[in-house]
Amino acid sequence: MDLAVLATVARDAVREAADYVRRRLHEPIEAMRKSERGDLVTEVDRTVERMIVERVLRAFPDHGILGEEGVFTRAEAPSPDVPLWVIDPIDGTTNFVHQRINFVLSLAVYQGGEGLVGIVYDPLRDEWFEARRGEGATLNGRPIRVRPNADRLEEALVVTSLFWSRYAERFGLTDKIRELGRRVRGMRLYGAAALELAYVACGRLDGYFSPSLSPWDFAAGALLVKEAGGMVTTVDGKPLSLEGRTTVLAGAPAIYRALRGYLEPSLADKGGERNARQDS
Ligand code: 2AM
Ligand code: CA
Ligand code: CA
Ligand code: CA
Repeated sequence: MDLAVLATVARDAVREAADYVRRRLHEPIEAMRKSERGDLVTEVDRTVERMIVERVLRAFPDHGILGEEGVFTRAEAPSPDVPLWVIDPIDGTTNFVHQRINFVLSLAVYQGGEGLVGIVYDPLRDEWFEARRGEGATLNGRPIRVRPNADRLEEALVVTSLFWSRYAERFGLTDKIRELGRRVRGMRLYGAAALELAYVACGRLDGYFSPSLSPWDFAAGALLVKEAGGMVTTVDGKPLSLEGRTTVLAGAPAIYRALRGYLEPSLADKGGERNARQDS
């Protein structure tokens, strides 16, 4: 499948959905709880996903769809040889509801477990991050790279999610993470994984780690990081898989390695990755 053709459909789908989001920002938005307190969904999330799915299926009726809100599922699993469209209609829904900023639309196309196209779009800042396999990553059309000279943790800005607090306890990582917090230049937490990975890709942040992300949270962002010259795997160094929840570690190469050195030994002691999957 021609990457340019996939990218054109992906772009049109995200652009159209983002226009809708911007229109809805001026109206009241009702948020509903999915599971816990921090797990919200709005009518906008569902509509955006539906708009993207409709566009994709109009162009490619037999392609696979994996969307967070599950607005479309097939009776039978699509063949693994056809492209899979991975959709996070709004990443950072809690920010969307409370702040009306710091959220993005995320769309990726994968085939055989490999990312082909990834788009992360921030409609309020009008920042369009895009990557294609083997062709690099761009922000609003200009090439981006992970931060050059991001060599030392002491000078690194590292971003994480809060999910690690529970996870860290389970794997005895709490002290490590506290120590890491003291060692790095700063820690950030934006509450939107796709946005955070895009920021690693363009050098605004140097490293990212989180337990328990779903495929739609990282699909586009991971490709951005890779194509921008960064590294991205599970916390214990395995390739990311779109099947189920996983830990994610990403960064400029030296920072990625330093973070892994911090986090991995404790996980390896405890068979962490496998247990984490079962528990989430
Ligand atoms: P979401 O906004 O699309 O749900 C911080 O909350 C980040 O983790 C966001 O990218 C959020 O994606 C994601 N996330 C994954 N699982 C979550 C959960 N159970 N509750 C809240 N956010 C979750
Ligand atoms: Ca969600
Ligand atoms: Ca998400
Ligand atoms: Ca979402």
